[in-house]
Amino acid sequence: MGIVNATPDSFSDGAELQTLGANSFKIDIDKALSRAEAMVADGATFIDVGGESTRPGAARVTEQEELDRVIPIIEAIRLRLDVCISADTSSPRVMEAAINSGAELINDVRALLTPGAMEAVKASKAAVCLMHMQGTPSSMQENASQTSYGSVVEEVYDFLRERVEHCSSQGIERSRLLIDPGFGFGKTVRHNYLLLKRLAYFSELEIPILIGVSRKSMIGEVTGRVVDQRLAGSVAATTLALASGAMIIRTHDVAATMDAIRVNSAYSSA
Ligand code: 9MG
Repeated sequence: MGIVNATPDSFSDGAELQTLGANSFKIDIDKALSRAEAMVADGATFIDVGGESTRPGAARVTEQEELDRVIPIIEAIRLRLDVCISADTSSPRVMEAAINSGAELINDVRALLTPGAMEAVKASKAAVCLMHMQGTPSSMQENASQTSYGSVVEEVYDFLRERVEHCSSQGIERSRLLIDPGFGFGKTVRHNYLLLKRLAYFSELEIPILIGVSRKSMIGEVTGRVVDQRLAGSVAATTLALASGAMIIRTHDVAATMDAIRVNSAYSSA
């Protein structure tokens, strides 16, 4: 899953798709489309388009801003590329508009907990990724060192199991669900590595696992590398996740991630 961030402030690739607007962030649709095209050429089967930064400390944007950033990109990708489009959003209005514009997956870091989100997905045929997060993006890493979990693995697992059960009781079939432990979302580096080490445990839910470790601080903290030098560390973590059953890898670096997927496939089928 290649990432196209239509935000001025994402931690890794923010502002790269910006064009000159009068005092405000304006997205360059051609740049976004070229980015998506290159990722598909490198092997991506999903493109995740997001208009709200979820990096630690990020402020929320209005629904209208999110719509203005995301929908033109989804429409352009739908017209030009044969790829599954994922909309990275927690807003019911953006979910509906994204689905109407061709998104087949909703990637919700708030696991459909926003009022109206469950109904928006239920009324469609779209799949949804339910992610675990403790706190909110604006505050989640402020107190991460004091963030307490009895057992991070059990708590994240119980949360995801409850969300899966709730969605299926509300009429969103299990076959439409993905789960994600939410690396970096209200977790210390140690929590993240405990989750990575025990990722196979989440397979017990019998729902495909999506993960996102690309260029995150859990890679930077142990390698001492700045954001744009975290490729090798991200691929190493990806390889461990694949070996533990991860099915979809959300990444900024599709070509290198595809190599890890191919090596893991050859290893698994040897
Ligand atoms: C939007 N976003 C940022 N990081 C993410 C992650 O790890 N998983 C998912 N599903 N979405 C993410």
